[in-house]
Parts: sequence; C-alpha cells; structure tokens
Amino acid sequence: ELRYPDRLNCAAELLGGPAADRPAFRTAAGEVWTYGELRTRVDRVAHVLTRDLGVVPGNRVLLRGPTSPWLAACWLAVLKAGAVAVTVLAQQRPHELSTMCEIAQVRHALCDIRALDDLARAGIPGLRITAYGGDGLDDLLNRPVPGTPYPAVATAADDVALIAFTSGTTGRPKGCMHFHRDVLAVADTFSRHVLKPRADDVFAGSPPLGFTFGLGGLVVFPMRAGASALLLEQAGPRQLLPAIAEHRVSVLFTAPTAYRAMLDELGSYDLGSLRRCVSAGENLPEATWRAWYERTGLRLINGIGATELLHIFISAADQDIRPGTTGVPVPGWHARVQDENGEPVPDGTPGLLAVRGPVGCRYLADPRQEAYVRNGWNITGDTYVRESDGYFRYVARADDMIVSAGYNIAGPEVEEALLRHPDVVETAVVGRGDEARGQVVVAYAVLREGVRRDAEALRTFVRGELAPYKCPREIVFLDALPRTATGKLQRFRLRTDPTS
Ligand code: 3SK
Repeated sequence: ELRYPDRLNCAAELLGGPAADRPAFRTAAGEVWTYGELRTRVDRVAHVLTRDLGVVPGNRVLLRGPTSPWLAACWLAVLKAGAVAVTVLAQQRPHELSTMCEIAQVRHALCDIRALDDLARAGIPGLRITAYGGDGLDDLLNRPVPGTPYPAVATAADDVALIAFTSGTTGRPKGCMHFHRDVLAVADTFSRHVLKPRADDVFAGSPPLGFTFGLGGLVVFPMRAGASALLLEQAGPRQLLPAIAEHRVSVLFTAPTAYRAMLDELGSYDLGSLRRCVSAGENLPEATWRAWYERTGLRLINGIGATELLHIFISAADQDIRPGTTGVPVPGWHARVQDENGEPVPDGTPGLLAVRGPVGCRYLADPRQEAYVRNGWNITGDTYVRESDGYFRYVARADDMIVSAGYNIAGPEVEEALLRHPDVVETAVVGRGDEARGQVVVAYAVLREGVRRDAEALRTFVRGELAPYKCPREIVFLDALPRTATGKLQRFRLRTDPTS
C-alpha cells in the first residue's frame, strides 16, 4: 500500500530530488533545461503568482498553451504555491473554456502568448489572464522577483492539486479533482511497476499536457524518476519518428492510431534508443501490436486509463505482456468485471469494468458522480472480459455494444477484422437503428491513399474473418474519422451524422 506524509506538496517532491545539472526538459530546437534551471524558473513563476497576482492556496489557475517546458513550469509553480491547476487543451474553443472556468470557478489564467486569442475572446467575467512565453514579450517572466527560493506551501496530501476536464466523447465537460498524493500515486504504481524508468531515460510522446495521459507521461513520470522529457509542440507521427532518432528517446507515449501511422513511415529512422512504447487512449488492436513488434522488435505496453482516475490502472510489463489483452491490474489497483447490479460475473463473461485503487473519481459538483462511483468501485464505462488467467480483455465501450437480431456484437472486434485488411488505415464500427433487426452493423473506414473504395470486397474480407452476423451491412468511406481533441473516436457522431 502507498503511504505519503499528511503534509505533501507533490510539486516540491517532484522538483526536489535530482541534481541541479541533470537534464529535466528538452525541446525539438535543442534547448535543454536542467533541474537547477527548472527549479529557478518554477520559483520565479510562483513568486509572481503569489506576490503580483495575489494567488492564494486553493485558488484555481487555468493553464493553457502548447506543450512546452514553460507550460510544465507553470503547472509546477501553481502547485508549489498551493493553488489548483486547471488544465485545458489548446484546441478548446471560447465557449468550452468559458464553461470549464465557470465549473471550476477559475479567476486566474497563465496562458502561452500564442494561445491568448481564444481565451481573451471567451470574455470570462473576472478572469485575470497573464501571458507567458514569446521571446522577450514576456510580461510574467521578466518581472523582478526575489532571488531566493520559493518555499513550497505545506499542502495536505489530500488537498486538491489538479482539476482535469473530461468531456468523454460527448456532453458537458466534467471536472475531475485530484489530490497532491494522487499525482505521486500514479507514478508510484503504473510508472514504477510497468515502465520501471531509469534516470537516463528520455520520455516523449504525443498526448498534450492538458490531457492527464500526457501530464503523467511527459512531466510526472520522468520527474519522479529524475529522468528527462522531450516536450514537443508538434507531436504527430511525422514529428515523432525523427525526434526519437535525434534525441535518443527511450520511453514513448502515444495512441494506437499513431503507432499504425508510424509503421507506414518507419523508413530508415533509427529507433534503437526506444525501450518502452506505451499505447493507450484507445483500444490497441492485436494486429497493431504484432505489426509494431515485427517491424521494431518492441513489445507495445497496452494500458487503460481515465482522466477520472488520473492515469493507467490496467497494463502489463515486459514478458507479462499478452497481445490482444490490456493486461492485469497495475500493483496497487484492483479490477473486476460486474453486471448492472454490481455483482461480479464469472471469468470469460463480458460485463462492466469496475476499478478501485489509490486514485478515485471525484467530479466537481456534478451529479454524474453517482453513476461513476458505485459501492466504492469506479465504473469506467468499458465492457471487459476477465480471462481465467486474470488478464483483462477489452470488448467495447459499454454504450458501443451493437445488438442486431438478438446477437451482441462488439464494434471493436469488427474494427480489428477490418484493420487486418492491408488497405484499411482506420475504422469505426457502430450500430444503426433498423426496424427489422433492432440495429445493423455499419462500418466507417479510412483507406490508404490511392486505393479503390470497394465496399463489397471489404465485406467479403470480413466474412472470411468473422461470423457472418458480425459483417457490416454497409461500409462508408471517409477521409478521416471524427475525434475529440484528445484523439478519442466520437462514435456518437457517426451514429447521428455519418458525413460529419
Ligand atoms: O485513455 C484515457 O482516457 C487516459 C486518461 C488518462 C490517462 C491515461 C489514459 C490512457
């Protein structure tokens, strides 16, 4: 069991350990911040927050900007000053920002100068915006501050440190509150037991710091291990490959779609520095796992996490990885599969995934809390099967099961079959209402550039892979699938407006 002192400031903990001359953050342009420089800059921002902006412990401070060492430093400074970081995504637009500020009662914002426009346009009443970044234009960071270190506020281990928003794939955003101890707990469970990081590791990846997947993988985990992170503003598959080769990245965080896209571009990039490749954010098809292994010799670390639970809670390490499954509960976490009444179902039977561990869901003033936490178990909204050997296998999001003529069909199983076809790059399978059958299976597919869009040939292919009742009735070709700002597929948009 994890034990932390009653008084705990997670930012001070993360900043405290490593020697001053060790690298903390790097950028694509070759800039390197040592831990010593990071500490000085964090203290500078914390002084400004407290002395010039009047921020006091418990105040909520919005952070907005592309992934950068300054964004990470602002996050650490807010926490060190005992305030609460409210993280958002660069893609979020004025009306979304204004809803999140209202829910979290935000009065201060630290915003990258390049991302000011949307925030200013949101016209959030009473919000004081301070810019950072932008070569010399910098208001916040050029202010004279005491040269002395900033003494971390002695927060309680269960004071709120972070409010992270999830909109899921639809609906009003929910603010998830996480404590100072939660931030360390995800590093001391998933990172410690699965990644087993070393101080000489270089972390990198695509998820933004406004998504807890990225915040953990690119700031908390490397810092907890005294390692460094390459913080990339542009982190699509095309940028990741050269960055891995050039900066000798050893721990990579990205989503299955990006691993698939990288396979097409591997070319002659030297990926020899990689030792851990984490895939999360979406289901990892077995075909993608195998293709990545064949081409790189690396075993993808699959994982399921949630903003509600801060990071990954089911996964597996090294030789324990079993392709086609997500893994087992990370040490410190418990998971089971249960029915709608909260009763565990036998191994091999699909049901709702229920999880308990060092971090729990705490929605900020939101009645949906009651549906998420039942009898102390967090109900993630995923349908899973627990195999007899204790491994958890993803079936579908609970609301993505398709019931057609009495058959239960998991969309992801049909997607996996389609992805085995060499022309299919991405696909999403949903149920469409049908008078005779209740629902019918409809597939949306993105094909490799230049290949012929032949729905009948694809249907024939699927019939060779799966029982005929699972074969899509219709296949619709799209140029891209609709996704949220964190890259999650928006199946509901396919169900309602197929061409959007
Ligand atoms: O998939 C997610 O939603 C997630 C959220 C937080 C941390 C990690 C992951 C994979």
